[in-house]
Amino acid sequence: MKRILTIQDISCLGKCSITVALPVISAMGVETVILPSAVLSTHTMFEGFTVKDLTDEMLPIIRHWKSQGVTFDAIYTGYLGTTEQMDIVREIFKEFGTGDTKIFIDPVMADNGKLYPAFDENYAKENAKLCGEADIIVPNITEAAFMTGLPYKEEYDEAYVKELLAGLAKLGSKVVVVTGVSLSEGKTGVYGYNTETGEYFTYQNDRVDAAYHGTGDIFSSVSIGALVQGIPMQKAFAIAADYTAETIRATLENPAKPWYGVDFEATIPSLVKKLEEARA
Ligand code: PXL
Repeated sequence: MKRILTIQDISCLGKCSITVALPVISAMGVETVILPSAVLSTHTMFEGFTVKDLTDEMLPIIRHWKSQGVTFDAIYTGYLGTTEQMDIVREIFKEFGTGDTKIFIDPVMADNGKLYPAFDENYAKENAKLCGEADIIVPNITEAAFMTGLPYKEEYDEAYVKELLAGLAKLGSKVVVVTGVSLSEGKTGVYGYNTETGEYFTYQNDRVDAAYHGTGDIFSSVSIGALVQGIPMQKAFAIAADYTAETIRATLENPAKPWYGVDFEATIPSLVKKLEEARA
């Protein structure tokens, strides 16, 4: 069985970061080891959330694992709290990132043209540096704009997306993928560039007109969960995009109208089926 280490916060209530990555990657048949960077009562879109920073615990935890001879097939980082944690993550890449370990970074920090409440421009700069250590990075358009210094645009064309990809490629990651890219009315998806082969790839599906928290974490969890099992890159991202869209659709049909996260639990059987088909 493949084994992924994921490093991000635990938002106890909120269906994002580790409370998404752990169930989703596990359901994909991959062992999921967690390194929590902080414990929050909820994600940061709730008012009055509490935070307990776990920076001091991170190195002792990984040193213990090292002493036990653990290895990882992939390391996936999401929301981190501070630039100090990025230094620790770099150390973890050094300790556990053997040649075969895929390093997958989702530089979670911004959306819709704005940084999340906890972050500033310096955080974005440091995130860009960290992304240079990855095999694969998956920023959304806002994060890509912050990390490349290019302007954020709500309305754009393919040339703009390629400019973002060129800027991201300069950071140093082997594969760069921008998420939430809409190239025609009613569609949305991903646009990627493989710096080693010089190839672009894109996948678009029907846009669901709703924005929910944690959907980026679902997309990333499924992408790395599929990639680590040897599913080819384009297929892995297509499964992740389809599952995310399907999950948003299912959430919109829920009469309880959940606002803080999507009903990914309801669509896990469909994810498992997609994987079985991809493996066949
Ligand atoms: O889904 C990304 C995310 C993860 N963790 C925390 C967040 C967010 C987005 O706002 O607040 C704590």
